Amino acid sequence: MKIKVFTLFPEMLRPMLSQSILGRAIKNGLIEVELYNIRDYTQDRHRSTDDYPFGGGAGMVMSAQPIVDAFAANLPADFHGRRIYLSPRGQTLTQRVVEELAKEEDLALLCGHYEGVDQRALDQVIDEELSIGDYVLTGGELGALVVIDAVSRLIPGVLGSEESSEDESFSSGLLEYPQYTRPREYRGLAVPDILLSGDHAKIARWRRDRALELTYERRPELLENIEMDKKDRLFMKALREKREGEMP
Ligand code: 4GX
Repeated sequence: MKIKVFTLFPEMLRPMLSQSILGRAIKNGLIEVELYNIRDYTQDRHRSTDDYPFGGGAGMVMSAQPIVDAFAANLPADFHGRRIYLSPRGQTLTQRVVEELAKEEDLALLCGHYEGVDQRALDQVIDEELSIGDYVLTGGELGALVVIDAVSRLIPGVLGSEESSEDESFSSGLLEYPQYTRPREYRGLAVPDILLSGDHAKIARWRRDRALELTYERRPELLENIEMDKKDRLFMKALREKREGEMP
């Protein structure tokens, strides 16, 4: 997948793209990320990228011209992919959306700053708006990084076999069960015995139960979309009864 990012601050993204799993994925050619500085496409001698909002109000608005020209200069006529503006007005990014994006050949991400982008630029070069959550960032760069990160880990080969937890599909849609590593005892706190038992069926059941329990306690709405087998349903029944027994 090739991801083109249009931003006034490409240096904000570079460190994240050079490290760890993303750094390796790019080095191995599994994803390509190209950063374009919108300022390189300005035409005035001050290289200005923003201006005052028509109608008044606080802050600045990013001008249409450099953005439209940056896209025109760098998206091939046959661009195959989605052109996305990161914005709190957009559709909220979920794992389902991430899965859809991961199927694309290419992505173009526009990062806005200040009070946003001249609507005419969005009308000309953007297919959709995407929000990484209901809060306000100083700019779209962190949003773009979140999209790149979440999409990349779904691309075959990006996660090594060590990282691509096979259990993830098993409990997907549920909150993750707790993990432990050495030592077996830390500050008097022991690792649950079952994880040391070597009984893989029992361990899988224990993890599934913990995932169900955590999800029930913290995010019960997620359980509506979970397929449950007989053992799951029995465990959930016991959970609910235990909870009712604790009710005042
Ligand atoms: N998920 N921001 C966009 C500029 C802006 C301001 C107003 C449109 C209207 C964000 C988010 C986000 C901050 C990026 C404001 N654009 N991006 N920027 N939440 O908060 O992606």
